[in-house]
This record gives sequence, structure tokens and C-alpha cells, in this order.
Amino acid sequence: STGQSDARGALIVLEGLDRSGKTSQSARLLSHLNSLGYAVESWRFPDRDTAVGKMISSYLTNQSQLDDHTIHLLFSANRWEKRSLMEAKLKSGTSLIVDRYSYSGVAFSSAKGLDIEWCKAPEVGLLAPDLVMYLNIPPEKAAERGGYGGERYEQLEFQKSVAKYYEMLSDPSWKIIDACLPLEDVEKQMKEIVLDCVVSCQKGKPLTHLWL
Ligand code: 2DT
Repeated sequence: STGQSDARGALIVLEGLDRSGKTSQSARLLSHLNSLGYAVESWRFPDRDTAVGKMISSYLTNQSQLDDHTIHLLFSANRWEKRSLMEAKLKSGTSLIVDRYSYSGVAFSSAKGLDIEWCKAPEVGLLAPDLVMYLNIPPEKAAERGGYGGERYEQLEFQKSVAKYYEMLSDPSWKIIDACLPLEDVEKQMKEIVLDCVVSCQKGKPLTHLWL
């Protein structure tokens, strides 16, 4: 800690298509920051452990059917139910590495045909990430990686559409990572970017809110 009262943890979000490597890289970033002595946790959305998360999980595994708007709002509710804990963690100095966030929410639902602005609306007021890293991979390449797991959205044509919506959502502050590179190269790039971000949040960079 710098001893400043406004020092805080960083909210770091990883986005990308299925099989882009988000989950492996989250784990690597977690242990890297840990080894440097930073307080850090790895989170993911959807958080399937809550009551809302169980409904989402059942939908994703095709055990239940829900209207597209309904599931969209459940994904959003799943972030809202974690919002106060997220804020408390960040304020207490713990950084969070989050595997998927509001951008997944908007990209996946928009890819189904829902209006983008409608999709963004329930996200307004959630904490804005300090850093968004997008693991960029052509959908065809991602599909070649050991195949998909069989959940609802894991289909090439749909992933192609999601990629277009991610592109529409991305802004110049996003760090676009070439996820086709070897894991170690991706990891090296991400570590440097993340460390910069953690340091700037320690110096008291203010927390902001979506939608940006
Ligand atoms: P995982 O495979 O990463 O568990 O994601 N999704 C995710 C949405 O449609 N909306 C959201 O808000 C979020 C966070 C992306 C499960 C799937 O759920 C999709 C893939």
C-alpha cells in the first residue's frame, strides 16, 4: 500500500469469444500478481453459485428455456448482486481479475437480435473496469481449439456474430491482445498491461461507472 487513503484495487476485465483463452490467462495473472505480493482475486461472470447464477447455468446447459430478454436481465442481475462486494473489495485494496463482464452481456444478447441500447440499459451504474483486455481470435480458429463444450452459445455461426458485436462495443481504451500467439507470449503481454493498471489504481485513480 502507498499509505494513501484513496489507494484501491484494480478492476480488470477479460473479454473474448469462447475458447479465446480467458480462463487460462486469468489463472496466470492471478498467480503472477499474488507472487508480487498484491491482494488479488479471480472472479467470473456468470457467477453460477448464486440463485440467479443457477438459473443462468440451467439455461446455458439447455435444461431450461427462457425468453431472450429474460435471460439478458438475469445475466445483468447476476452482476448487480455482486456489485457491493466488488466495490468493497476494490476499496479495501484487492484487485479483481474478472473473466467476462457487461461486454459479454451486451455482445451475446445483441448477437441474438436484441437492441444494443436496450441491452446496455440494465448495466448502467455497475462499476466500470479500469482495464478491458480483449483476447482477439478469429472465430474459426477458436472453434478449432479442442472443440466447444456443448453449451448453448458454443456454435461457430453464433460466435461469428458475437465477434461483430464485440467489435462494435470496443473502444480505444481496450487492450486488444492477439490470442493466436502462444500462451506464454499472450501471458507476457498481459502481465505488463495489468501491472501498469494495478499501479495506477494504487495511486488513487477514481472508480467510475458504466456505461462508458
Ligand atoms: P462462460 O463459458 O465464460 O462461463 O460463459 N454470457 C456471459 C452472456 O450471454 N451474457 C453475460 O452477461 C455473460 C457474463 C457467454 C457462459 C456463456 O454465457 C455468455 C458464454
